[in-house]
Parts: sequence; C-alpha cells; structure tokens
Amino acid sequence: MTEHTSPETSVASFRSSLLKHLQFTAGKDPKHSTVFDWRIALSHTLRDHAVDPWFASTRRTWDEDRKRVYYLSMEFLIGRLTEDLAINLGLRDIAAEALESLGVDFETVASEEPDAALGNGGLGRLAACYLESMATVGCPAYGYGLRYEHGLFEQSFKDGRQQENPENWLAHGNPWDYARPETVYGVGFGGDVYEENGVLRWQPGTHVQAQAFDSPVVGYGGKWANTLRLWAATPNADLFDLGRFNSGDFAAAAEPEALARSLSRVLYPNDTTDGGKQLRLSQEYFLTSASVQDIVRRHLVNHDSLENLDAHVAIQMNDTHPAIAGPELIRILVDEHGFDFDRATDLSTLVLGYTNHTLLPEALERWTVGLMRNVLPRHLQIIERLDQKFVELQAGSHHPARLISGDQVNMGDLAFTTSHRVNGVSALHTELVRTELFPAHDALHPDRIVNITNGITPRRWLKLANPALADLITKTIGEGWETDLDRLRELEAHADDPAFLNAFAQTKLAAKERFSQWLKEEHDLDLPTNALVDSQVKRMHEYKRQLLNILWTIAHYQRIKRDPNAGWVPRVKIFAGKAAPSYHTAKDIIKLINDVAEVVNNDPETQHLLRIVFPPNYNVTMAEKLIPASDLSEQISTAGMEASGTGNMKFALNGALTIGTLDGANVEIREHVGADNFFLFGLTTEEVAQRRSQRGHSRAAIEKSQALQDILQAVAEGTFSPDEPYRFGQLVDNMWNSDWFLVASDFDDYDRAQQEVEEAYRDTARWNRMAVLNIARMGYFSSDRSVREYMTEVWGVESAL
Ligand code: 4GP
Repeated sequence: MTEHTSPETSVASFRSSLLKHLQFTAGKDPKHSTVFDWRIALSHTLRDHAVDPWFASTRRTWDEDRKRVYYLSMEFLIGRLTEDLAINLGLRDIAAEALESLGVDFETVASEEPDAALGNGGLGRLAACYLESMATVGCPAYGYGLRYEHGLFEQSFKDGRQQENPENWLAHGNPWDYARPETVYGVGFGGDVYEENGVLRWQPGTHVQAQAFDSPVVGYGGKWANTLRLWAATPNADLFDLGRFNSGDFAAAAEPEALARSLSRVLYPNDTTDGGKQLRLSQEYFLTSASVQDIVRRHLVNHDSLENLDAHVAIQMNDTHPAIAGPELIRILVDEHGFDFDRATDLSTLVLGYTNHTLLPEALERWTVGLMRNVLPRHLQIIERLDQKFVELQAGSHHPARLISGDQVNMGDLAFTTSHRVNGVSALHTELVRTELFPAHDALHPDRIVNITNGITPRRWLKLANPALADLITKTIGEGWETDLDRLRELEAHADDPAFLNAFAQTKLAAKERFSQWLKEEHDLDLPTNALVDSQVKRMHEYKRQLLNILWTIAHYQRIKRDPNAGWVPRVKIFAGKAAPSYHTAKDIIKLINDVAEVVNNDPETQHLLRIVFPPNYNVTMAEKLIPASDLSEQISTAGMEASGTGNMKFALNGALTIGTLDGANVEIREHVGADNFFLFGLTTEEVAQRRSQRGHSRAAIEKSQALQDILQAVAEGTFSPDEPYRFGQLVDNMWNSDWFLVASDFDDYDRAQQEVEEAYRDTARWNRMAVLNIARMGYFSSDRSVREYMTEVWGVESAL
C-alpha cells in the first residue's frame, strides 16, 4: 500500500515510541503485555503524532484570527479511531511494520478498541464524516458533543428477539482525549426570572458543571487538525453530602451527585420518539450552554465586544437537538452583554445554521410549555417573544406558523427562525422541507433554505474499509483520489477491460472472505462467499421497509421450493440494525426476520441457494467489513420518507449495485451512476401521497398479487412460528388494513426489480461493469464536497490550506 509518510518517522523511531509507551503509559514489560496493553501503546504513539499538526492548526487559527465553525451535535458516531488516525497521518504501514518487528499484529491490536458509539444512526455518523472532512479540507472547526459514559446500547438476540445491554466504551479509559479540568462551565437549570434595574435576570435553581475533554481530529495527509470537544457532567464537590454519608445514609448522600451526572450518563437510545423528556431536554441544554459559553469566551479573548460575532463564528445545529442555541445566545447577548433584543436576535441568526434530517412528525422535537418553564424559564420568555415577532411578520396570514402552538414549543420552527440558513440533506428532501415542513417560513425567507446533499468520507469508507479495492484504484489511476474523489471517473476508461473487471471481482471476493471470517470469529455465523450478497443494514424502522425485504425473501424461498432446479442465483440476504427499545413494531420485524431465517437456513433443499444472516449489534466496525463484501444494496424506503441516506453512498462507492426507490439521495445517486446501473422500483413521492388517500389501497394491492397473498398466508398460518402460529397476526393485519408505508403497493414492482437483479448477476461481466461504473461515478458523494458547500453557502469560512 502506498501512502504519505512523514519523513521524520521511521519504523525504528515508531518502534521505540511504542516500547516507551508500553513501558511508561501501559506500565508493562513487552514479555507480559496483552493486546490491550499494545493498543494503549499504539494509540498513544499515534496520538503523539497528532499533536504537532493539531497545535500548528490551532495556533494559525488564533494568529490569523480566522472564522471558526462550531458543529453542535448530540451525536458523533465515531467508531474506532486507531486505523483511521494511522491512515490520515500516513503511518498505517509504518505502525504495522513496527508492531510486526515486535511480533504483534496491527489488525489484532486495532480491533481491540471499542467502538465509540455516541450516536444512533445516520445523523451521528454524518457528524463523524463531516469532522474528518473539515480537517481534511482545512476548515477551522470544533465539534461539540457530550461525552456519554454509555453509548448506544449493545444488541443481542434471545430467541430471535432484540435484547438491549448497556454499552461501556469508557470502561478502560479513552486514550484519544485530553481532560481539561480548567475548562469548566456552570450550566444552570430551573429557578426563577426576576427583574433588576429594568433588566431581566435568570437565577437558576441548580448548576451542573460541564468539563471539557478534547481529542485531535487529523485530516488526511496530516496538513490540518481540528478539535472534538466533548462535555462531561462533573458535579460540584458540594453535591456530595458528607454529613449524610457519615450518618450512614450512603445512597441519599450520593443522590444529588448521581442526578447531576446523569446528564452525560447515557446516549438517548431512541432516534424517533421521545420519553424521559426532562432528561433529554436537560442534556440538550447542557451541551448547548457549555458550548455557547465556550464560543463566547473564545471570541472575547481577541475581541472587545460581541458585535462582530458573525464575522468570526458560525454555529451549525445538527438537527433540532441543539436548537436552544438561539435563545441561549440571545439570552447571553441581552442579559449579560446589554444588547437590545432585536439586535441580539439578528446577530444570533447570522451566526446560526440548522440542518434538518427528518420529516417524520414523531421525530420533530416538541416540548411542552410547562416542561420548558420548569427547566429553562428565561429561555421560554425569549421563545415567547420570538413567537410574537414571528406572528407579526406573518400579518394577514389566516394560519400563521407558530413557535409555540397550544402548549407545545416547536423546536423545528424555533431553529428555523433563529438561523440564516436551513438545509435539507438531499435534493428531494430539501424540496419537501420547503413545501411540506416549513412553507410559511419559506414564504417569509425565500433564500434561507438551501440543499446540501450528504456525503461520506472516502478515507474511512473506501481506503480503510476496503484495502483491496483501494489498492486496485491506486494501481490503476494513481494516488490522490482520496482527497479528490471525482478522479474516480478515470476508472470508466477501464470498465470494458476484462482484466480490470476481473481484478475488481477479486477485490470483491477478498472483501467477502474477510467479512466471512470476521462473522465466524465474532458471531459464529457462516457466510458463503460464492453467493450474491444482498444487504440491508440501517436502523430498524417501518419506513425503511425491512418488512418488504423479508416478505420478498419468503416469496423467493417459496419459489425455490417449488422449482429447485430453475437455475437460481445463490443469495445471502443480510440484515443488520437496531430497533429503538420502545419501538414494538420494529422489534416484531426483527423477530420475523430471525424466525424466517431459522426455517430457511435449516431447509436442506434450499440451503445452498438461499441464506439469511442477521448478525446482532450493527455498528460502525461491522459496517466497515460488511459494506465492501456486498453486491446488492437495499435502499427501499417509502418514497418521501428517507431524508437522504448515507449507507446508500457507502455501498455504491464500494461497487454494490442499488435496488431502490426514488427516495432521499437515491435519486441523485441514480442520476450520477446512470439509470442503467441502478435497479429502480416503486411509487414516487407524489404517487405515495395519492395512494395513501385511496381507501383500501393495501387490500386492493394484495388482492392483485398472488405472490403477496401466498406470503401473508404462510406468515399468518405460523409457517415460521410453529410454536406460536399467531405471533405475527398484528403485522399481517396491518398489511391488509392500514399499511401506511405501502409495502403492499410496492411489492410487485420490487419483485420485478429483484428478477432483474437475478438476471443481471448471471452475466458476470455485465454485473462487474455496472459495479465499476458505480464506483467511478460516486465522486460527488464525498463529504469533502458537502463540507465545502457548507463553507461557502452556510458558514462563510475559508479553507486554511
Ligand atoms: C438521518 C436520516 O434518516 C437519513 O436519511 C440521513 O441520511 C441522516 O439523518 C443524515 O442526514 N436522521 C437521523 C435522525 O439520524 O435521528 O433523525
């Protein structure tokens, strides 16, 4: 593998650093070192190399008084960092050689690292890709988030049902971050607002301290590095009641402290519905307040006032979770710095931007006025005033949009009014944000909504995840595609070259073997490597329609049973993903998939032609192995419901063909790779709306489809749940009678598209050509492109490189 190498780092010097850290950081003798000890030594050695570019970048930003981006996000789904950092520093091969000379294997050591799962899904992983890209393109930036003690729950299956177990990534410390005990802010909650000399003052009832932990984020090539600053709740010492403790009441003595700590204890496990509302709102304010205080403090180091804040600060709100940033900034400007309310509002708006990630009504945050008053009384007053202003602006409208409707505070509307740019995450989604979600806002501010289609970092999702393919690309078109992904176009010239197509096929096989071995070791699951690998991996949600996929799998199984010698293409259907713990329907679908798998995988007649594999605990690490090994990418959401998708991009970049609807970024992926290289099916967004308004649409669709009737009958009869025949009665009943997600309406067309997949795969050369054209045309979906668009269209920040 060719890569950048820092001239000053040789294998010998890396080796001696490793040994030094093994001795002084891990406190071990090489003879008695465990894999864990080696990981500590390796990560500290790498981290040392990150410090120079980190300091250099930070110093330059200060010296040149550059505008900085602050990316506020409740989620950063980072995964492992060892190999990622090694690659970006150009030290991957040197580290491997140095370890090898000590009898230690790089991959074994790197895989000992726990996944930092500080996110639920798409929005959190996007934040991680953007952090890496901001560093790569030289955009001065800070990521701000929470240092959850427990990340997203670990999923296991018991009798095919999802179990949630606590995740413990910090159990043995985090070698990447530096504690900053001097960077501590008090965050207030509750209390009262009173007037003093004509000025309103908030006297919070309690304070919790936020302490910073910083990690360097190094861009590819090591030319620039930014900071990820995560806040941990550290209760004041006086919260621990020593008197009570001494009198023997240990639990009560620790209670206030435990309550304060809960602010950064767990990542909210649920990405679509809310519960535990007070804690969630408090967590959001905790992140936002600490970050905004930090931003204001940093600005005032170099400037006398906050008047010019917008020239130096761009704050991006990743969804509505940090939407309290608007009122918080206004509060600081008005209450603490004497700004006039209107001027404070205008200034805040110039500073803030808001990215919307979903149209699902249940995922749009709303807090009751009562809760808001309890937790953030001063902010509620500010929101009320903003609401008044907003209504005045809409004078003459019969149905003005409101920030507060009834007893609900609408965080989406709040985020919109306090931002100068609001963006959707794919062209289609942005159009729907404009027309469905915020039409009243859009009429008032027609320039405010912009589209920035999501992207993914090719460093992690190609170079790291798919070394064989990355090597083939480098061999074919040379280096440089890692930071200029449009260069993949040069592969098109090789798309008709049988030798190249064959080399591509070899990389796919290598990825399958790698994944297969990993599945065996980690989960004791078997993955045949001679089959079409057909994958749907993402959060479990009705709109994503894993149900459509498993129902089709049943049809496919029934057909194979009816005619086993019809020349079927051997297939492995892979499912992976977690359901929100309280999302019962999604959990039933998990159980259905596992039940069908139990029958299908144990049928000796079909085993060699069809397998279902559902490894538990989908996470970033699994994605890195699974995606390169896949041939077919299932992106089959009901049109109009998936904001963008980013998994769809990862698959296509790794040469999987997409079977998908015209939803989210699928639309743009298809435009880029070409309609001939994409298996399209399904109703469009407009047709979905129309179909939904027809009474009895699902019954009509089922009655028209013999295949669907056979499947539903098999499920209803308990073919896959003989121990409990009516287990899936509810799912079947929904299909007949409600079917909001139009599984029935799209079934036959999906079936047709699957037959096309089958046919295309039989022609190996044709398939490989299509796959190569997918790779060659995916350059647009690099997160470097997305970040550059944010820099010009939203943040007004220039690259420092
Ligand atoms: C996700 C969207 O569902 C997905 O389509 C999109 O690609 C991703 O954000 C990044 O923009 N939304 C969430 C969420 O993760 O929690 O709403």
